[in-house]
Amino acid sequence: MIEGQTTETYSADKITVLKGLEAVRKRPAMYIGDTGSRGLHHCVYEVVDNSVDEALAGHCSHVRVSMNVDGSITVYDDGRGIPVDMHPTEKKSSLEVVLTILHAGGKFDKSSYKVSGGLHGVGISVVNALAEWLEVKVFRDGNIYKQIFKQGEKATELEVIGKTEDPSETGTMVRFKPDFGVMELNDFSYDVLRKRLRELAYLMGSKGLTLSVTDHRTDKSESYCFPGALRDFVGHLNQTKNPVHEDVIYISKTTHSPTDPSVEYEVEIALQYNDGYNENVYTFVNNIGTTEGGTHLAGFRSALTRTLNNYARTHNLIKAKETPPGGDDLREGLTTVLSVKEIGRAHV
Ligand code: 0RA
Repeated sequence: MIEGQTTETYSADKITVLKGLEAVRKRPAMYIGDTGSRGLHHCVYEVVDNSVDEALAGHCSHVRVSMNVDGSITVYDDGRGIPVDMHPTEKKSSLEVVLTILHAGGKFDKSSYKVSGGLHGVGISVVNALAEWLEVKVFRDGNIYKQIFKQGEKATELEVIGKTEDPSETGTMVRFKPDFGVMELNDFSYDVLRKRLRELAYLMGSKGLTLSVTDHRTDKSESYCFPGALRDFVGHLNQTKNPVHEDVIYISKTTHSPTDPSVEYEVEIALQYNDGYNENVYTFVNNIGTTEGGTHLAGFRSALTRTLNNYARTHNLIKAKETPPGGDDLREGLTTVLSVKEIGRAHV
């Protein structure tokens, strides 16, 4: 037998690597990209992603981000609240599992019990590991629950600290201060957070999500909600240009993965021509920009060329012997936003 090989059957789709958070503190860049300003902001996005996933599941309508005077960040959402019950296999609350166990892929995360919080991303436990302190409040079952962590470790027990004003109120509040012993010393930027939250509001517009940000250091505040979704995104991108038709073309469909029918996707496309010559295209997969494009972009481009040329042929706009315009010609002055996202998974 080859060394390292075992006789046990190895089922790749069942693997879930559960590790302690020391791994994250040892090599932060492995989990958040870098320890500089980008990585610092990535921590906020990681927490926001969990709230956005609640919105994707149809349970959250508002995400509020606060930049506090003490350098901490608060993310509040009106989702179902992180479960506070005993976890079926770990000997602690689900909340503690979500906050203290690193989930590195595997079906466990995404099916029967969504403990990684995020459908995507690395999970909130990574932010906890890199925080000097992190405080969670859960609003659920008429109670307000609270637990505090320090450098990823439990500092207080999960406790009920009061009753919610409205017994039906649900939500989660996560407040954290980065640990500048492991992160390079940087300030959070209002403009960086504001722009990402605005982008998420366009991308989540079809789900009716509102995202707000308040900077308590300067009292600046902004709230974003775009019921027009990607139409509004393209309108925004063409703001400084001269559109050649008033209405933004918008197509939205939900579909299933061809390789795994239990996975449901939403595909959204918005486009509008302006009188310029450049192609201006932004693509996203699961709310993350794909600057290198991919099959989603290639598929859109070829479909656009085919559709326009078919139309031109059937309406005698191109003669039988004429060479049809190429894709590049048909994309001159075109602004497009394309977004593909997983919106659900059948629980097995
Ligand atoms: C696991 C399961 C459920 C919700 C969440 C996690 C959840 C996590 C976060 C993190 C930030 N905000 C969140 N909101 C929800 C479903 C719980 C249920 O079935 O009630």
